[in-house]
Amino acid sequence: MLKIGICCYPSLGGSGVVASELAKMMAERGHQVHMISFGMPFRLGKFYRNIFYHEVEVSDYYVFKYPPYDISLASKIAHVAKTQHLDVLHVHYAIPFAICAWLAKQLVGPQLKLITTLHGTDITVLAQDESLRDMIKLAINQSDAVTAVSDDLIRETIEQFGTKRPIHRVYNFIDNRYYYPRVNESLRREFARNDEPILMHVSNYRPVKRTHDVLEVFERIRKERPLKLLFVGEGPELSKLTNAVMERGLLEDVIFLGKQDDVSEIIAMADVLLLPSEKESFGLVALEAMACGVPVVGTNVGGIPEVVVHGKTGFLTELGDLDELTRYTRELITHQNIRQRFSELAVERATTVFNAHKIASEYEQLYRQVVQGDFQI
Ligand code: GMT
Repeated sequence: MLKIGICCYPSLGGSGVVASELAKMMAERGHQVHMISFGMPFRLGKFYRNIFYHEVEVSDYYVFKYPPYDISLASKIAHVAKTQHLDVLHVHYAIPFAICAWLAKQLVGPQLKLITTLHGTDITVLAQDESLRDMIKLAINQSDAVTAVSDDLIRETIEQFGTKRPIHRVYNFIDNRYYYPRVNESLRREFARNDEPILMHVSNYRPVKRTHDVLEVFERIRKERPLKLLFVGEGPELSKLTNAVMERGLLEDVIFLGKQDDVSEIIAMADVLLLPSEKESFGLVALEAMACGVPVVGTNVGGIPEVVVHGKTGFLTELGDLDELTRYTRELITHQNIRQRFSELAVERATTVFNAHKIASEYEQLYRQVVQGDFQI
């Protein structure tokens, strides 16, 4: 049995989801998992045996213009590591977790092993920032092991930092006990008639998601046939998007569901999931859709082509090619036989290549190698 510390953002996107689902998988295997965060990760909102939660509290002493969150986090990690005798600390996202974990390790000692998982924008966006770049490099070099969620992210990391240290690709995973094909007919009827296919987009509505492309594709096809579009999630671009929907007179057919804790049943209602991102190191939502039997139409960028196989589990286009995005989406909602074939292949790929048990075993093996010291840095 291992004692594993996990640090992640509690509410932000896929890295927190992956970290929380991994915590559950490890706890089910009998390991003791200690989550260290400033809030309860949203996928861990109830009691799970073998999972413990340690909240980071930040001092608000009056001299601070900016409360020193990173110092408090490092100090909490060190405290949990010492009192719980952690074997390994697994941090998700380089900033600030890997740096704070390294700082904590200075207090605890070298017996605390540190694994950093790079998720995407910690490299593709934050490493462009001169004030963070060297810190990210330090975090990568000082970790006992580094993993990244796609081959493309490994390539980007090497390109950015010229690092020679091995970075291991461990794909994100999906638990098919929760994500599987099913349509709740009465739920579906609340959003669409039988003759109306449902297009869906789920994201954190950052500019990189290009949510206006989703709307454009929808509007083009909506001119030809009845259709519904469901937007799930929330984020900074959402109000602009809502205004655009209103201005174009599409409010009747575009539904905003907002932030949802459990998207498995919602995604399963969709006929096509749209992911026209500009950057995407993996695209966890594409995997969630595939596991539910929903083909994905997206862009051929970053790690998306490692998840979605063009012409088999979805279609991929060049960034911003709205004609192709529309054509492929139309094809999937028009030809039921093609959609059905894609749906079956999507489920098969999700449940084999990205199988939760398989990927959890990869992490478990890495933890043991790092703890036993037989891991090549
Ligand atoms: O910065 C973000 O977009 C959020 C970030 C996260 O923390 O979830 O997303 C990244 O990590 C996910 C989980 O590994 C990946 O599925 C997303 O593709 C990745 N986002 C980007 O690369 C834009």
